[in-house]
Amino acid sequence: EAEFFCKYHRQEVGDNQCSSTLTKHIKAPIDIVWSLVRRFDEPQKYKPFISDCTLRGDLKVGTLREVNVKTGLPATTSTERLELLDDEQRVLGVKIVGGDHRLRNYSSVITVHPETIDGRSGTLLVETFTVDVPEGNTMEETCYFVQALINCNLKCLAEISEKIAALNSGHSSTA
Ligand code: A8S
Repeated sequence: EAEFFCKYHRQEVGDNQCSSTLTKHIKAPIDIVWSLVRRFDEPQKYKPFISDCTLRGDLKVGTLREVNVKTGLPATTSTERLELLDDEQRVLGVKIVGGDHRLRNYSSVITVHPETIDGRSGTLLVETFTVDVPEGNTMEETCYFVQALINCNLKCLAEISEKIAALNSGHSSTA
C-alpha cells in the first residue's frame, strides 16, 4: 500500500510549483466512486464548476478533452489530457495542457481505495496535484485556490456517490 502510494502520489515539484495531497472518505462502495471518477469524458457529472466537456477521441491515454467552466471563475476553458487510466489499480491521471485560465502545468492523480466506514463498504479517495505558481501570486494563494476547487469537487463526488449507494441498497433490501 505504501509502495502504491509512492508510485502514484509522489510528484516531482519544481522551484516555482506547489503540490499537495487531499483525501476524502466516501460512504459508498468503491465501484460506485470509481465509475464516476474514471469518466474522463464526463467531469461535469461531479465537478460543480464544469458546465460541459467534449472528448477529442476515445477514452484512452493521450486523448484530450475540452472543458467549459461555469461563469464566476477566473477561467472559461481548459484543455486536458488523459495521462493514466487503470481500471485494475483504479488510478486516473490528468494533465492540463492549455485553456483560458491561470493554472499552468497542472497535473493530478486520483486513486481510490476500499475501506470500511461504520461497518459498511466505503471508499478512501486520494488526490495529489502539482501546478506552477502564477506570476503575481504566492505559493500559499495558489495552493489554497486549487485545494478549494478540489474540495468542492470531492464534496460533490461524495454526495452523488452516497446518493447512488443509498438507492442501490434500497433496491436490494426490498428484493
Ligand atoms: C479539476 C481541478 C481543478 C480545475 C480547475 C483545479 C478549473 O477547471 C477551474 C478553475 C480554474 O481557474 C482553472 O480536477 C480550471 O478539475 C474550475 C479551468 C483548470
